[in-house]
Amino acid sequence: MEMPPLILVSNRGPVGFVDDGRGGTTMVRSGGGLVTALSGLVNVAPAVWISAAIEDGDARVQEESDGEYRVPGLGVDLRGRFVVMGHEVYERYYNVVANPMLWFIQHYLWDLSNVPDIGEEEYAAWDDGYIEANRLFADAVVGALADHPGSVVMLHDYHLYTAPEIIRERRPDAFLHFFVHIPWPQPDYWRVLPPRIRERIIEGLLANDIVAFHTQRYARNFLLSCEDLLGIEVDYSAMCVNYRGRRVRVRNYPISIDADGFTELAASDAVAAEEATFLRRRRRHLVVRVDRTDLSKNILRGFTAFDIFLDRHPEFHEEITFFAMLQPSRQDVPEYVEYVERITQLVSNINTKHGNTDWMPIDLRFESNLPLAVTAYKHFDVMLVNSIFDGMNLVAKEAPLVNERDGVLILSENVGAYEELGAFSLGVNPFDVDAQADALHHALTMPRDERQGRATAIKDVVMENDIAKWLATQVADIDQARGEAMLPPVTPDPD
Ligand code: GDG
Repeated sequence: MEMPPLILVSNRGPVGFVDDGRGGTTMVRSGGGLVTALSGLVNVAPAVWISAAIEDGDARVQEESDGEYRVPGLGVDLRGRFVVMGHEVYERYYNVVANPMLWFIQHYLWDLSNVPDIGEEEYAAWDDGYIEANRLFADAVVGALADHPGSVVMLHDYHLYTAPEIIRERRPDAFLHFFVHIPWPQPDYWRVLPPRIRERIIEGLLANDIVAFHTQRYARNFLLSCEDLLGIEVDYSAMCVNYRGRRVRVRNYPISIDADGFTELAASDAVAAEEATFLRRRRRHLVVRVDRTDLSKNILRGFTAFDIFLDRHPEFHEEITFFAMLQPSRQDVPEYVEYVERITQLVSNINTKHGNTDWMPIDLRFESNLPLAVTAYKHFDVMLVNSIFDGMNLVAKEAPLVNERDGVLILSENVGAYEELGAFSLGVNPFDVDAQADALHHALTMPRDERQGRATAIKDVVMENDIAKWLATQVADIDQARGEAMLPPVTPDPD
């Protein structure tokens, strides 16, 4: 199958440009899973990647380009377009609506008796921030479609829900594919938002040809939301909605990792450089977690469970370390700053309560260091992934893939990865700290052959359902849907 040219759209693009202090700019590659995940596509098809101007040199690069800048060293023929918006628009779109409002709703994070208040400021952030930013993204897509006819548009994530509707109005013929990387909650939780906002979000998504999620559960929740919140008929067996004369397919494609690439990373010099020190400090048992300091990751309850485990099992004292590597995230949002403080305080209390001058039960690191994270993936006995809700959680796939000790995965039933890996992990309810404490003990005392069986099964699933499959199934579905769209409408049989 020949790949059509692509127009990729996401808030953060593959590269940014920072002022070099000498009147020029330096290109920096963006970190993050999205770029890695989509690199498989840009390596086989020409693509234009539309993203917001975020770094201080981005707007200038856009201004000085002929509409698109080249991205050397990435993809077969990758170009970029920055969407330039005023500071106030970006603030409202990104820091008021997308994060936290939509992120909190989609991870069920609001403490609803207290927050949020939807008032003048939030309406302004919606109308003059989110909608405006999405209009600017839509303009850029329409411009790119004019320059690259026949392209397939692939939009990513909760920053861009309303753009497809604007694109559709101006280009009814466009093929629009939208991937939501985070959970889609049940319809009632969307009622936190007033009707005109939540309806616009769902209508925006229904302007696509394919709306894609990680799991069946999110796809089903989306159909339920269409039914409950917009009152439109949906087809659960075909997983589609007929909306305004078009067929909208609702699909699930579990995102994954580049299994071979990640295995190579685990064997790299950069990882080996971390490994020697890491292994020297190792006690007999090692529990690991690696997360952004996001409220959805449930970091506090993980430590509380470890505290309970240490209370119940003094035989593990001095024999075990909980290595927690947390990457500071969104430290411009007050709730996230407070979260880091609460984590630090809780860890200090637990270390004081159980530890001694020779043994610190929890080794807490606030740092971003992928080689060190991968080192921990290789050597854990127990990997704790206990998110409150999590779209997929790639750590749950990466860590078992490269683990060398037949370590056990403890996995929250509310992460996307649970649909694929739940059967081979120890499933936990993320709020049940008691069960998490028991799961730690169960994992640490599991017979070797059982651990081996589970670990091998997880590796097999991750290798089978890797990122290439994630991309290939979407491309095949796009191909099929485009083919169907080109067929003449079926005329009813006169009999
Ligand atoms: C969102 C959704 C969904 C770890 N330490 C470092 C580092 N990592 C890597 C991990 C992993 C990635 O960061 C984190 O990915 P997750 O999927 O676990 O979580 P989110 O960041 O919340 O991602 C999530 C994902 O999007 C994809 O759709 O799975 O549910 O929330 O690959 O190994 N990376 C760097 N330094 C580190 O120290 N650079």
